[in-house]
Amino acid sequence: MNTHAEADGSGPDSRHLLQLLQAMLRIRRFEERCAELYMEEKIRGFLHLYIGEEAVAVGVMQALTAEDAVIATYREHGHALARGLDMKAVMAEMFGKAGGSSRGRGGSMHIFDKNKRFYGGNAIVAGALPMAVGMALADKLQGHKRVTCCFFGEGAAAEGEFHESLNLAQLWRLPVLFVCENNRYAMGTALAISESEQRIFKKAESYGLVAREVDGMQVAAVEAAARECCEAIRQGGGPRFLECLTYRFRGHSMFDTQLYRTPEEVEQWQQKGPIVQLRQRLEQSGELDEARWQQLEQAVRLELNEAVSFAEQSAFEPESELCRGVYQEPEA
Ligand SMILES: Cc1ncc(C[n+]2csc(CCOP(=O)(O)OP(=O)(O)O)c2C)c(N)n1
Repeated sequence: MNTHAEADGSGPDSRHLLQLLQAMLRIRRFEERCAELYMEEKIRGFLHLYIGEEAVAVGVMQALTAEDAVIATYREHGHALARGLDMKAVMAEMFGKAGGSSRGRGGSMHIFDKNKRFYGGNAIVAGALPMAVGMALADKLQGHKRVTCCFFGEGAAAEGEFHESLNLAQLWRLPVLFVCENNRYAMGTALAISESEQRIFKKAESYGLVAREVDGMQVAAVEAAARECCEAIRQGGGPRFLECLTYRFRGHSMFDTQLYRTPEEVEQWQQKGPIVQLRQRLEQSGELDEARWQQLEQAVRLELNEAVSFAEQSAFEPESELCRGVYQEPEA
């Protein structure tokens, strides 16, 4: 994380860019495997894939330290992996197994790891925003110099919680980084037919927040923007709002006929996907060749195979444990 700039300050160095590429590839391949495992019914329940949006989680995560907190939506596998959760624990959680990050109780939508300060995995649209504000308020009151980073989709802007959270965060100058992942659709509802103001960062500005948009398909641009935001927050500048313009290549969840968009539109976006773009950039500058790419793929494949076997071998929680954590345990 400290190799992001060249000595002369001219931009990200190639070693760092290769790490970012690998981080995005790791998320991409993880989710592609999850889609297959879902079809085999090894993963059940809901499954919302992040494919196409990897540059957002990977880019923003570079600007955060282990002390900072991260909170996300139900489309959070990418955030969890980019945050450094063990892929085995994430995969076991997808399987609903006891070795999972939430002991298999949360599944795909509720990945959680207190040690990594990764607070989900939240199924309610905009639900993470008030939690982020509360966590940042606690930090401010306790004098901690850390950032709470909150990821959410553009659909959240249609919820009251979005507006209430932005208002309080700015009023109380709280250390929150709001990251809007604008992939243009909230389930089957296009932003263009649901919001009179489609530039979500403008809504944030109306509450007085310093807000900006960034190309969410360019991981280095996302990283640079997130670093700028985090620096300002750490210096006590109050909350920042970053709108990342991105696109999801797959359906909203595994159940989606996608009648709201054309295959041509998806194809056009795929051509400017975050992995494709960075790969081309590194190839053109002579930093990446086919052999190196295959090495990256192989490393991801090995980690993924291990994660799947770990998840397969992990047990389900015993029935006797089912009520644990549901009610307060009686005092002895
Ligand atoms: C309060 C609430 N209302 C409705 C839903 C059903 N729902 C789940 S995802 C979703 C769309 C959200 O879209 P967006 O915020 O843009 O995120 P994306 O799925 O595009 O990442 C809706 C309406 C929900 N989970 N919570």
